Amino acid sequence: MSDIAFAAEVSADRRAPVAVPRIDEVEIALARVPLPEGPWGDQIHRVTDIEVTVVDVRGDNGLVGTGFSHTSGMGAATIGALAREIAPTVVGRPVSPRGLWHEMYKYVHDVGGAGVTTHAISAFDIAFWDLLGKSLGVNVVDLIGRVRDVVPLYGSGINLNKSVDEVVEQVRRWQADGYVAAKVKVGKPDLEEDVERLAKIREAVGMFPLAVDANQGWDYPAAVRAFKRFEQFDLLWVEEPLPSDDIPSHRRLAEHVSTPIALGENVYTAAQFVQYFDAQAVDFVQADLGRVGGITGYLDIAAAARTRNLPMTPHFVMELSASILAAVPNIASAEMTDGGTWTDLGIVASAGRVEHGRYHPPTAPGHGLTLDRDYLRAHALAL
Ligand code: SMN
Ligand code: MG
Repeated sequence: MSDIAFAAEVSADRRAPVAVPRIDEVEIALARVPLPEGPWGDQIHRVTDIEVTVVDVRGDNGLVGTGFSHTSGMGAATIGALAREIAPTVVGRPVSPRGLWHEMYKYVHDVGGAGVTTHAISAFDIAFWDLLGKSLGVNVVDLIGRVRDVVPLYGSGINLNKSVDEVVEQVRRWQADGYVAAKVKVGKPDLEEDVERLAKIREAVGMFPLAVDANQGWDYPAAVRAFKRFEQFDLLWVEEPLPSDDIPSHRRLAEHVSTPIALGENVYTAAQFVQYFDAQAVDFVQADLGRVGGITGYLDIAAAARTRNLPMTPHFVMELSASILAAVPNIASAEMTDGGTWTDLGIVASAGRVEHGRYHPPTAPGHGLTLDRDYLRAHALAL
């Protein structure tokens, strides 16, 4: 045996075996959390509460990983019921997020390839990565492979119900605070009112990068018309111009307009995203970690987007989404939902920090977020 081979054998022998725990127990809890600044308004929703499905996974090493999914105002009871069916299939298994992801996906697929099923998988998957990271003493970003330490944020307002003066003030504040871009809602019954609002914002903040969000509210002719009228504002993107299931109409729209299209908060699987990529119908990829099957699902979508040179611009849950972007090469920025970060909502008790429009992810083992259990218990929903 050569000296090198001998040395390798000795050091391998001395290394403590890496302890990947087995899953001993799963706990599921639901909460319905009110929006602290009152209802949110966009073109198709009036949201008063965020519902959260929390999954805690206890390993046989005594450590606990926590994951979650979320919906706007309804659906947690359904997601929680499915989570209850998934739980016994993972108990006793080693915590290997990728392997378990595919098993869970196969297990639930008969009741839906996407939607409620991927929401439920998200809560487990995020918990598995958290438990694995805690067990190895490594932050999830380093476990996946760190690309950067700090992540740019854009300011986002769910503000169609706000006055134009309030919206102008909000965008000014984000610009002053160092955010890299702003997003506001559009979709007033009279398109010219949207045009007036955007003109006032442009007047106030100059060429600060500005995106708009239509929340699937237009039909095809209305979308074409809006894109044409908005061309003068040189927008960063127009988000969800059409219902998210209609890929052919997004393709047709993309062929006729010049402003980039963003979408993904209502698209749930890598397969669906790839259909959008193949149709050349999306420019900014807004997958949501709490809806696409957690960190594993998100990384698959990010890898597919990278092959098309498309940037990831995640939806909502800034505290986790912006962290995970630290492990994704192809990014634009993460969303800071003004008044609606999970810290603002009272769901998250500790996370990374926002400084000058940048997110500094937490460095603790696991994903590094802790939830405010007392607050969630005070707003518990029955399962
Ligand atoms: C949005 C929708 C639902 C929950 C949070 C935020 C919104 C966005 O469409 O893009 O921020
Ligand atoms: Mg949106």
